[in-house]
Amino acid sequence: MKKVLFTTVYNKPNVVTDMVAEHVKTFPRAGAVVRVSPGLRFLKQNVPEIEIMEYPSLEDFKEKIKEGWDIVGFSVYLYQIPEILEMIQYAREQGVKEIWAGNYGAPVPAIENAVDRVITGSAFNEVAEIFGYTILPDRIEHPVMTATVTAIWKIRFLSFGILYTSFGCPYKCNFCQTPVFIKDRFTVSLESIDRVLQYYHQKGIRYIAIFDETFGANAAHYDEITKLLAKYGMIWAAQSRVEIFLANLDKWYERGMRLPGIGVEFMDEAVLRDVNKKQKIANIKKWAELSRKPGMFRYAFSIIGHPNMNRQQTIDDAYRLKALGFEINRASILTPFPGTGQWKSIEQEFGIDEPDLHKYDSRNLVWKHPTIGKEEMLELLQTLKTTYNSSIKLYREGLGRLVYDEIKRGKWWFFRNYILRSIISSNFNNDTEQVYFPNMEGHKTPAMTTNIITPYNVHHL
Ligand code: B12
Ligand code: SF4
Repeated sequence: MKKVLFTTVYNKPNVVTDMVAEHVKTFPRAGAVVRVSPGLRFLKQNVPEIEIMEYPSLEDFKEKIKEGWDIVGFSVYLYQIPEILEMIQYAREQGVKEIWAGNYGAPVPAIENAVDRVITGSAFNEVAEIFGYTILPDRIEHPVMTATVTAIWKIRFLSFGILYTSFGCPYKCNFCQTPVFIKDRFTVSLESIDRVLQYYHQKGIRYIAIFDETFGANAAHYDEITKLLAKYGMIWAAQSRVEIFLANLDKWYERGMRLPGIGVEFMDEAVLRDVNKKQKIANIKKWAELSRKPGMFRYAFSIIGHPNMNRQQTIDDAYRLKALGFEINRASILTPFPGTGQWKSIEQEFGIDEPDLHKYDSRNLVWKHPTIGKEEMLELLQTLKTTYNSSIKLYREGLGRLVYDEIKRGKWWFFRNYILRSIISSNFNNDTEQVYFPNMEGHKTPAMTTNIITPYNVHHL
């Protein structure tokens, strides 16, 4: 059997992001670092023959390579490419015969020229075929993935389970890589989602962060998932489009949704039309009003730096969003990503001029904005982050909404089940430990006997 190792980039400051501290720049800071690689955990759960490393130290990676591998694969994001190239060079020097690259940062010339094979999309079957089988399209299994929120002095506060239930998105916003990269949309097996939720529940986990890009895009699938979340008494976070949230607000609230996030992007309809985000400002306002319910901690994502907006228009836009009163706002700088419509139009009209790939992380201006300079944009982002959010507000609103509101409603058991239990169990939870389930029956089929499963034709959204 072939020896296959897949890895993320090696770990160094700023490689793994703190989901909470990223947006709050003042003291005292809370944090939630995601140390798992959802992509590699999914591949390993479904193709157990491979070995994976998640954000290893450079030394550990080098030691591992020396064990001798037939194929070494890298999970690449754009802003990690310089480090990935360093790792590829080392693997070549150690005589690795075949090098692969996958994930959103892989299909670019810098990587294509350095490796033997670039895989786009979900990659399950390309990887399974190494071992002579394919995975049945409706049998993609969910792995275990957790992360932990720490509060002041890094005290462990709660661990949450990560859930990712459907690949791809039916919309086509022109700045977004998702519809370009994942062409074949499909859902994760419900049975395996039930299994992982049961596992989280047994571990004392009562909070779930759903990483789906557009939660609820397939009504039937999501109805089942929200029922499962309610069955295990989970409090959950999900991000979606405003009209999907509006259509499901009451039902999902009853089923435990407490941290909904929407991509507002811009508070200007002309700009929204320009980026093909078909969304009405009136709906965002309606959502801001209707979703203000006990226990709800809502977040909104926005983008600064659209070419049609100058400094003052950007600030005005930010204040229009702030006025809606979401509990946390997250702003990023408009960054063209390869393969998207926006990449082409910005390259042609203005020029993408940043040679340092580390900066393609939505925190830097990598192209020539017509009226705002690179330094000025950075300063604007920092100012807006502190305008939007403060640690005190985060603690006050976070604890107030998630804890006090429930206790006020007479749910004293909430304190026992969702606070005490969470603090205790998070201190026994190791996010970096890899846990996998045995594959379910009917999970795979020999490669020769089926059609290769692209495009997925079962569970098509
Ligand atoms: C959840 C998420 C996060 C989470 C968790 C990230 C993490 N550490 O895992 C949080 C909120 C922390 C986050 C933060 C950021 N994110 Co983010 N995030 C996502 C999101 C929405 C889903 C990723 C995910 O979990 N997918 C589920 C897994 C199962 O799928 P997958 O990762 O694609 O892996 C599959 C395939 O790609 C493939 N594959 C993966 N690796 C490999 C390797 C090999 C060898 C092979 C063959 C195949 C393969 O197989 C996997 C199974 O099918 C994506 C958008 C998207 N559509 O993917 C953006 C995305 C990954 N994020 C992005 C960015 C820019 C960021 C930030 C820099 C933004 C910021 N300014 O804060 C930070 C930094 C991230 C970091 N350093 O950790 C970009 C990356 C762009 C790029 N081209 O590199 C994306 C693609 C969104 C976008 N286009 O803007 N993010
Ligand atoms: S921004 Fe959201 S809704 Fe638009 S294409 Fe991307 S994932 Fe889909």
